[in-house]
Amino acid sequence: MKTRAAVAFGEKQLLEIVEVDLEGPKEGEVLVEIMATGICHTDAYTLDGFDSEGIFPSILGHEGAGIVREVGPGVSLVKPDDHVIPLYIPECGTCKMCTSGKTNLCERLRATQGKGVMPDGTSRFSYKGETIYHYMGCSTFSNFTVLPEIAVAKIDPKAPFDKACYVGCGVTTGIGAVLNTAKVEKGARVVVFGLGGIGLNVIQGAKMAGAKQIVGVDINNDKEEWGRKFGMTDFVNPGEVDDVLHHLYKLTDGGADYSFDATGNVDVMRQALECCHKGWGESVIIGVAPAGAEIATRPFQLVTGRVWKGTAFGGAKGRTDVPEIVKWYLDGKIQIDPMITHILSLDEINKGFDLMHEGKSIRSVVVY
Ligand code: NAD
Ligand code: AHE
Ligand code: ZN
Repeated sequence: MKTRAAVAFGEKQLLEIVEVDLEGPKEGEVLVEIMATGICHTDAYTLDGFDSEGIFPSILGHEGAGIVREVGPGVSLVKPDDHVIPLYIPECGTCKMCTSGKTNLCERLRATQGKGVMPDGTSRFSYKGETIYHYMGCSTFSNFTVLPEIAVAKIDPKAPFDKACYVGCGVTTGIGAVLNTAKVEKGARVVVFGLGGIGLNVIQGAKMAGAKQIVGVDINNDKEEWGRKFGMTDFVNPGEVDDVLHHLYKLTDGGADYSFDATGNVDVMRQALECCHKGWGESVIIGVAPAGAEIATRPFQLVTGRVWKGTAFGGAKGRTDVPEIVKWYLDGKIQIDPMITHILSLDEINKGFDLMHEGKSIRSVVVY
């Protein structure tokens, strides 16, 4: 079949809207009509050439929601007309990782997904006879896409696509980092670096967990108002204080119980670790750093009890947890609507990247 898609033909180039060819689903795969997709900073990171796994030409996008239109042989988990969210971390339920009870990092598709192809080693997308690669197993910047059935979560059809898509990455990552990875407890002091589409969901998660203090740190003063909407109690612009660590120790009575990096900047990751309280403070890396970048700190920071960890997709198991988070939204337990600042058509998708880089959006969503 033919489908409209925004194709990344090369690093740092504008996405081009073209009609690409899409092969139908093979064994264990499903064809999904994407109804809406968010634009996450990770899409921009890959487009800008910072991703060691970035492949071109490819169809980016990993934060979508849509409808199953066709299923391949042997598919039993979903059926046509089911509403689904594509999962960049699948949940097969049977691999070593899934059965460990210790991680959400299902390994079933990881090797092929990282190479931009489906489990049989080929791509379903092409343009003028040339291969176009998949991205994070999702490629939601295409109106239709093909995914393995273990890489879709069936959701309540009452959820509007232009909000549900955000659960496919930002909402789940931010809230999950707090509830699943850090396991923030009531009364904790939390510091969040980077108040974008992910960091605001960390704030929302910290509020749900009952944190007594939630400090937001951002270089963009416009983010103060945003943070406060979701429960932030204090705001710090690191460019406006002499010594950000000293400032944070004073503000938090000796350091954070939990801190989160949602910037992807390795210097900020160090600050996030070092603003933690001696003896017990835990810092969670969410941000994705450029290929080749490394983190550093004095080992003494860890010797004296601080803990450094990271999280992918907020530690959430997609097929199990994503439908629950959509339910939280429908039940009014979490907010999504205010964070969707811009609705765009596919033709306007490049504007979504500009808005993000200019710090003017929280989430832009493309509606097909
Ligand atoms: P975003 O662009 O919406 O937000 C980033 C925020 O960080 C902005 O508000 C910006 O002003 C702020 N910032 C930038 N530099 C800063 C600095 N030096 N100090 C303080 N604040 C600073 O991006 P997003 O979509 O929220 O994504 C945030 C990060 O999380 C990205 O690195 C993205 O790739 C990553 N991410 C990781 C996962 C995961 O599973 N681990 C999932 C989604 C996104
Ligand atoms: N491909 C990069 C790393 C990119 C990365 O860390 N991706 C996160 C999701 S970001 C979503 O916005 C992730 O889940 N990673 C785990 C995984 O298995 O992909 C690189 O460094 O090669
Ligand atoms: Zn993302």
